[in-house]
Amino acid sequence: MLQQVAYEDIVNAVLTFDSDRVTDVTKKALSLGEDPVKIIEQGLNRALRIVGKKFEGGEFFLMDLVAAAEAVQKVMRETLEPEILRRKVQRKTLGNLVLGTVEGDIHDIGKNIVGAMLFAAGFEIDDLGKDVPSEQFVARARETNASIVGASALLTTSLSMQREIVKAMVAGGLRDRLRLMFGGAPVTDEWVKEIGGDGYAEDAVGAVKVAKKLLNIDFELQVE
Ligand code: B1M
Repeated sequence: MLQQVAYEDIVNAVLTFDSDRVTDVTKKALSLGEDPVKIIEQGLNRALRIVGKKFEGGEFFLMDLVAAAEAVQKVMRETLEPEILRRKVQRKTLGNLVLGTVEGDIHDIGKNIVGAMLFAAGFEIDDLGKDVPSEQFVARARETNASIVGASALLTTSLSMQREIVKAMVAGGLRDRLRLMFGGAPVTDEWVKEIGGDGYAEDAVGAVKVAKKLLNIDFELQVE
């Protein structure tokens, strides 16, 4: 019961763009023993989905999207990401992962959550940020000898840039040396298969599972 109240409080605080309250109720939920990942998924993400629907329906405007995003980013950066990393008991490096949001797209809240979760799980994350050209993914993957390249896309208009990343990896001669993982609200498993990617994850918890699975496949191939 307490947990439900906390989630509703977080959702309401985001929907009223009250950044201080978002932080206060998030801290309260943490002090009650809530899992930071659950707070993200059931509080913050849920709120942003509602914000998106209200924006689509004309009830919210762009400045509302911005205000909600800023409140969520602040509590992520200052409260939840440090807590996720603090809870990680032991550091073991599973592999280098280059991460970014595709060119033409500045949505990075989900990508940042995915990066924090992957880091906490043991991956070294090289976060290229947002609006990242395909060639930059290739160049950094080459420099860091990345095992996985992950790209996020939130717009139907930027989705095709994930295909461009696959093409750029092929053109750069890296396609067979690494795994390509894609995600973001409009992304589906079918889409990732169609463009020739290796893995799709619906959320940050799924991204950790998929990344680990992709590297196990690598490992098995090497020992064969
Ligand atoms: Co924008 N926006 N936005 N926006 N925005 C959406 C995406 C939209 C669906 C809203 C709507 O109309 N309902 C819509 C896209 C419509 C479409 O293309 N079909 C939209 C639009 C239209 C726009 C603009 C064009 C608006 C305008 O200017 N008129 C503009 C585009 C700018 C651009 O990119 N060039 C724009 C701008 C913005 C803000 C800057 C105001 C802000 C982003 C701030 C920021 O990210 N720093 C913003 C926001 C906040 C949203 C919504 C409301 C929320 C997005 C979000 O952060 N969700 C969004 C509505 C929605 O998504 N329902 C919307 C929470 C986040 C945790 O989820 O990113 O899905 P998500 O990440 C998840 C999973 O997808 C997955 O795990 C994450 C954690 O669970 N995942 C991965 C993500 N990446 C992954 C990578 C992986 C694996 C899993 O492997 C590598």
